Amino acid sequence: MDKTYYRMITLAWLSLAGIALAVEDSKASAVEDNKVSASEDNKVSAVEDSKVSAVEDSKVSAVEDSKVSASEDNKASAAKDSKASASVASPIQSAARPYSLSIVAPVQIAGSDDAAKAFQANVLPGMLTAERQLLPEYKSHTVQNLATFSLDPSKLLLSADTTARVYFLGEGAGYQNTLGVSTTNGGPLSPGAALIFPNASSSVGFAGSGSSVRSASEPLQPGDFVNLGKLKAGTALDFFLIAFGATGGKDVMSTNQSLNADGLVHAVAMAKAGSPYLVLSFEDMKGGGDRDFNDVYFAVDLGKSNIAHLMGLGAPEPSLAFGALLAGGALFGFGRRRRV
Ligand SMILES: [Ca+2]
Repeated sequence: MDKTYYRMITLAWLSLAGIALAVEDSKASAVEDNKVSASEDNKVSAVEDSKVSAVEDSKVSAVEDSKVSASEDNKASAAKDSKASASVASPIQSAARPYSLSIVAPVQIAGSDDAAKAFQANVLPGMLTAERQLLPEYKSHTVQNLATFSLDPSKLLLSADTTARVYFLGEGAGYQNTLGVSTTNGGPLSPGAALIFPNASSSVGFAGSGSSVRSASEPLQPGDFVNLGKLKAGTALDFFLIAFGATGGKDVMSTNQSLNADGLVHAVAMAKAGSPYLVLSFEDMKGGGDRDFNDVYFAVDLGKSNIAHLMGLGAPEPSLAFGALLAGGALFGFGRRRRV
């Protein structure tokens, strides 16, 4: 997608979002008006019934209605404004807790706050297209091949404080896998380990077909998200997949290759210049499986500064230890960097 197209999409989305908010406001007011009118009507009627006629009733109701509507409108708007960015938890939360790990936070519904709406409209479609092009079903990748379009997933070191969020993008797995994160680059048994998606399964398939229904065995839809909260500069992230984790499995595949029992790479890390997102895509079979690396894929909002640093763009000269991360650092096919 070129920049002009991206801007057009953004502008179109902003217009649509404006209309959607206006519609929401008027809906909320209408609902409030009806509720208040009904309850005030009852109270006023009860008091007035014994002493005034039906004609008087309707006059009183009319006066009460207009007073109450005005003040309720203001209150409703104020509440709307303060809650403008509150997200909505999914009604379907997996209870799976492999390794007895806690969840970081409940799964929130796709598009249910301002950031998620923008992600859903402006970012998700391009990411899904890139994922399908770069990591198509049943196309086996070698490590050398992956290095031509991805970053080293073993060294996800944050260079700046951030408030992170993980968006589920999709899955191409037969298993009900679990996704988790460690903030000490150490897998599920390390300090700071917790679950992100206890069951990273969706009824939407790799090609985008399927239903939009969430169920216990397929609880996620593309764009559903979990807030990781605040992370400090210097945090070393490790994302891990537990194969069959939602149904009793224990095999762990980490972004940190050195933690993997089979010693193999199990994750692909991709980013794009100027974007705040890191996309990670997992291969879920111990021993390497079909190596198409699309069994679970998700985007982590780490902020533009961290992504630029991970890509070696517009950042101070990286340390030697960090240099490996830059190898082949291209982003969704854009801005490929020379290997170092
Ligand atoms: Ca696979």
